[in-house]
Amino acid sequence: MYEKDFPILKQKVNRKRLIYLDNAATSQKPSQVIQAMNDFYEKDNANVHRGLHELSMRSSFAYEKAHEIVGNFINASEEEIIFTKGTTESLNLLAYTLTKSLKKGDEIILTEMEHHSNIVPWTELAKEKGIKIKVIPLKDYQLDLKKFKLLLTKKTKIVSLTHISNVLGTINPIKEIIKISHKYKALVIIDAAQSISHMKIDVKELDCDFLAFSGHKMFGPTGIGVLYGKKKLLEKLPPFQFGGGMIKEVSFNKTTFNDLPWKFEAGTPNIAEAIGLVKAIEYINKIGLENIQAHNQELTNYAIERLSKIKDLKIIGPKDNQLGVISFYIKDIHPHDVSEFLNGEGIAIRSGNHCAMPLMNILKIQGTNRISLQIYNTTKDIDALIIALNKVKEIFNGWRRRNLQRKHIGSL
Ligand code: 7TS
Repeated sequence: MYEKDFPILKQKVNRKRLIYLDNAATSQKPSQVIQAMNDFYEKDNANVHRGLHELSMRSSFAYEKAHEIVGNFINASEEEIIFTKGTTESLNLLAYTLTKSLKKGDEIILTEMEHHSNIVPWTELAKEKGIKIKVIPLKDYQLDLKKFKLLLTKKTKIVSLTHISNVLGTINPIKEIIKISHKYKALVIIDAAQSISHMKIDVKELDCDFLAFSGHKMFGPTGIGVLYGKKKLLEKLPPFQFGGGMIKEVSFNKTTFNDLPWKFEAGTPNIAEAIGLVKAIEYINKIGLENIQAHNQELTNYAIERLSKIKDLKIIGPKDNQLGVISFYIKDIHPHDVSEFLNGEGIAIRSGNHCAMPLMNILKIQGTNRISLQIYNTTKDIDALIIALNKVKEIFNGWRRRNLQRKHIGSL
């Protein structure tokens, strides 16, 4: 029903209808988003906050308004919304600015299911400052909360974790984790890269201290991401980058910084991308996040049920607490071979370690195949996937049988 809104989905790939199941990597864009960015460049393009001419006023107004619209989307004020390049940059901003005030021996807690972008910034800066990194372990593909409670100490300053795993699809109990962490006065950062387009997020209700997400995973363009922070925390944090736009006054002796959120937005921002993100939010709001969640949950359950019936296919995830993302592997068939075959059938999935090497090592696997779903996917797409997976098995098993026979004949 929604696929008609996404021009890219009208094409054929390898002479087959394109079935796009790689939404955790990036979602497709509805025409409204594409059109709005086009319109901006055709009619309003100018730099922001720099000119009093008509075009600059138009683009400044649209860019500022974008902060307000994104704020409304997660129940935050416009001052609490910083535009970045994406989740990765939002998390780097936090790692650099928050660890400045940490001391040797302070502790940061991460989880075993984090994306590299919520591991490497912390581990690299922790090394420099002698900060200790602790990791919440998994139990049955979910966070082990009992063990988490044992990790917390008076030295825990930051807990940073993903809302939904980009590999396992696990929905983490972030509200509970935030509550427990706050008892120890630790700040909590939520990586909402995977959840933002699947679930309603209210930062006030969650009481998270920071939240990061990317526009391109929620029907918006690449090159724009969001960092939400509680106003009183952002006011205390030092700037991440220096340059135009983030200052009030500059001399060679002293610089005073701009008000929020501009203090964290140095240089010419991604203006057209912010406008595209606004259209993506309007698109989501028109459908309703609760409807998107219901559709994607139903489809996730359907896919899990159908995949579970394929012999020798193992799902890597908790199954009953999973949304939008399903990882699996087929015994004795390399995940890259599976996705290459599916590509021939017009089906786009991802295979590999999904930027979660520590998780792969813990699970003792090299990689998985992963499907990830969105509003334009249907049970028809899943049915086509199942047929294609059965074909892969047939082909590889047939090939293996022939090889065995050949070896057998050779040894006669
Ligand atoms: N955090 C999570 C949970 C993610 O899934 C991703 C991207 C990121 C952070 C980084 O987002 P970016 O927009 O800054 O790149 N995840 C994936 C993925 O699963 N496949 O490709 C990108």
